[in-house]
Amino acid sequence: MALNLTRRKFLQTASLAAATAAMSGCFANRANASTPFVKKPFTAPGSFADTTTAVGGVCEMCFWRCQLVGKVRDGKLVKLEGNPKSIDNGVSICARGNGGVKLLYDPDRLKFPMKNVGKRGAPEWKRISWDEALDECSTKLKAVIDKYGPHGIAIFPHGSSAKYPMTFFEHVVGTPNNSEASFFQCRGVRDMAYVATLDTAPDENVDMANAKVIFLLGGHFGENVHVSHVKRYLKGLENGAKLVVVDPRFSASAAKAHTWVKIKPGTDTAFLLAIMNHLIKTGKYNKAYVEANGEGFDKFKAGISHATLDWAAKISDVPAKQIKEVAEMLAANAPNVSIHPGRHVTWHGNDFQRERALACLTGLLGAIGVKGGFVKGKGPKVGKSGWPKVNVEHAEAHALHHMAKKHQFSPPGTPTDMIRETAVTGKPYAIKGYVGWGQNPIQTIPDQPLTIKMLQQMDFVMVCDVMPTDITMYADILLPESSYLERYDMIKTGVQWDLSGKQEQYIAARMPLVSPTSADHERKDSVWIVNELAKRMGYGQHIPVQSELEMTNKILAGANLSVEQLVKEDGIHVQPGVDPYGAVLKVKFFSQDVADAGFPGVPTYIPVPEPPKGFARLVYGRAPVHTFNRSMNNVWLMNEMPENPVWLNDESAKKMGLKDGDRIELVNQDGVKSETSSVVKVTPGIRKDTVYMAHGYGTKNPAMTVGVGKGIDDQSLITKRVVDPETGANGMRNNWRDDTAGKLTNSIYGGMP
Ligand SMILES: Nc1nc2c(c(=O)[nH]1)N[C@H]1C(S)=C(S)[C@@H](COP(=O)(O)OP(=O)(O)OC[C@H]3O[C@@H](n4cnc5c(=O)[nH]c(N)nc54)[C@H](O)[C@@H]3O)O[C@H]1N2
Ligand SMILES: Nc1nc2c(c(=O)[nH]1)N[C@H]1C(S)=C(S)[C@@H](COP(=O)(O)OP(=O)(O)OC[C@H]3O[C@@H](n4cnc5c(=O)[nH]c(N)nc54)[C@H](O)[C@@H]3O)O[C@H]1N2
Ligand code: SF4
Ligand SMILES: [Mo]
Repeated sequence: MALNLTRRKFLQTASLAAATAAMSGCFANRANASTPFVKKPFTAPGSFADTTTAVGGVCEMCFWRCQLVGKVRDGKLVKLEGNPKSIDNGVSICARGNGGVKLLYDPDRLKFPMKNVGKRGAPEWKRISWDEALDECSTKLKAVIDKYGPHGIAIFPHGSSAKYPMTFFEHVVGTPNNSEASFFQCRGVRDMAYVATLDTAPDENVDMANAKVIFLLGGHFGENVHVSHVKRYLKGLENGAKLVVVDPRFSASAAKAHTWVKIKPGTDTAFLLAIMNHLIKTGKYNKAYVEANGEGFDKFKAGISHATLDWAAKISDVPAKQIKEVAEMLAANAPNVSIHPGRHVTWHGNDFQRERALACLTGLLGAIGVKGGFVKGKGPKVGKSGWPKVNVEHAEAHALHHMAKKHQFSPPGTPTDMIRETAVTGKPYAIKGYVGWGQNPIQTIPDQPLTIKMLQQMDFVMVCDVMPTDITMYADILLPESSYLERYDMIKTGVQWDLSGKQEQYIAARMPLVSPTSADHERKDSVWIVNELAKRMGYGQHIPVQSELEMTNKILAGANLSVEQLVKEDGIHVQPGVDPYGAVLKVKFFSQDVADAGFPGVPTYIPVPEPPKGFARLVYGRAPVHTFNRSMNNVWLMNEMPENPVWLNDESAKKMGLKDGDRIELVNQDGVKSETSSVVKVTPGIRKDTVYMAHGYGTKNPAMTVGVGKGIDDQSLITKRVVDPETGANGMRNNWRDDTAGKLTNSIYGGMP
């Protein structure tokens, strides 16, 4: 059956599988497990003469996990840098990586376990001891499990320290209700669509450094910053790659592009189908690759034959001539072309089909296993550690999407929307316990009122975080975690052949750069917290490791390494890699599995609703110096970009009487008004039917004293929900900014031309 087959394959291939599997067992603890490793004195001349370099840092200001060293003076971290030993990011880190120092010492950081003696959403905090906090969490969660079953719990995890609690609740407690932001609001659709087409999830594995053409659909590198990824992209450009950027906005990438395709949002699949149809009709595709490896090609060819250049031009508002030019540029340089699979891909609710189209285009050009193409390097072998699978049958039996036979291509976990709907309706079962760990669903998931309704109907809400972001306002018990600079957790492995030309693999482990203990707080790491909870809940016998250090060592042991050894190697073990080229993948141009599940088996353009007259579509993207909402209290980063300007087309602005820098508020199609304001950025670099802003701003929690009220929260305006039918993921670009609302406080709106 499509569902099981696809999900099993996904688990075999997706990077998450490696990440969750990578954790159990026992290893001798060091006397003081959290002592940072100070390797050698810092030798540069000048004011840092008394500074030492601590090795073994791995960044978590975003999820790319660049390798760091820390400059430490008198036990205090004064500066972060890329680890010179790194073959990934090297000595480079981004602004956010640098800003980690300010997260570490942020006076607003969570310090002690807290109990909410006020209301959810309007908390009053009382400091309590860890014993009290853990007793209350275990009693309340146990009560939910006893009354409603393990599936009465929902978990909302994200980030590396959330893997341990996540697998505890999934494998041991036995809940299927896991809403991972990184899947349902980020890249899950991409991974599932590629598995359905090429039998493997892509990560971002395109060989951009060696490409003749780099093709980005909605990716905006430079604003989206993942250091080694950006390096690969820039290396490709340095090497002379042509760049095609498809984006309704003149993004940082569009600014470097040879061809900027100013597409109408939501219509990308039509554009892709026309490119492929043109290549087939003119015989400019890789016939040898397709004949040898294509499946269902004739059905595909017939199924997209309607997609002429003119057809797509009308839909996507891209001139037929430009679509043809892009198609021919790709064909002329094939197979050495990087068709980038994207990363944040939950856009309009027609996303699985678009991602299938991207994978098919890759196959049609034969851009697989060759220089510049879709190339998956083979990473190093490491050990495993993790919670045993005690109650997974229960979880499987209560998986909502299985029960409803819906969203058969949903990524691991349960679609967020199904969890919320189930919680608020109680159907098919009650969900009454919420566990949040490193995710801020208030600003991550559309329809904030529904998320809040879900939280309000819970019997118990537990949140573990480092900062008082908006989700923490809804906690009954709030637990403070030590930061990524003060703890061990997980390892980071990788591979490169393209940055240095040498084929290599690496293994790095996150180690503390500074001590986690201090007189002014009682923060703990996730292994300690979850183990203490597990013991109290009666699952103590399943505990796989006693400490994060033990977990790390267990995983490293699979590579004949240890933390001690890694320290000797300056925090990163580098070993020879293998030739990444030569892989041949079958390409399901027509997918029987997708068709059997009741969805179009040939990639299909599904139109999305048009904005009502006078409205413009609201789209969003990355702030180059911020990570979502999590960095909104960081003084260095806020200083760089204190709010998120709203991009507005210059001609529209003129007609509306708005000037660059005017302060505005926004109203959406449901009459929802932004609670805060921002400035308008007047530019010809955006379509008239589109407005844009960086995501993550508009924090409401007054405990975030730096970030509160700064900029506009895009998510608060995303009230119209759209669900991608194949995967259950939320499309988030189906909302509109109202430009006919007349006069608002501090702002002037005119009719949209
Ligand atoms: N600085 C920084 N970098 C980050 C992150 C961060 O928080 N900060 N987060 C990381 C994470 S988790 C992710 S998933 C990635 C995400 O990074 P990307 O995958 O690049 O995704 P977005 O930032 O959502 O992309 C937004 C771009 O898509 C364009 N766009 C909007 N609608 C459409 C459309 O219909 N069609 C097309 N073709 N384009 C459209 C927007 O104008 C914008 O330029 O970034 C990563 N890198
Ligand atoms: N409107 C809109 N919505 C989006 C997106 C968008 O562009 N626009 N992007 C989507 C994408 S691609 C993604 S990946 C998701 C991201 O969604 P989230 O993961 O929810 O985003 P963050 O803002 O990073 O929130 C993470 C939470 O983790 C906390 N945290 C940080 N470090 C730690 C730690 O070490 N331990 C613990 N316990 N907590 C920690 C932060 O303080 C914050 O409360 O959002 C998605 N939602
Ligand atoms: S890209 Fe920047 S924030 Fe992300 S891990 Fe690397 S240095 Fe840290
Ligand atoms: Mo993401």
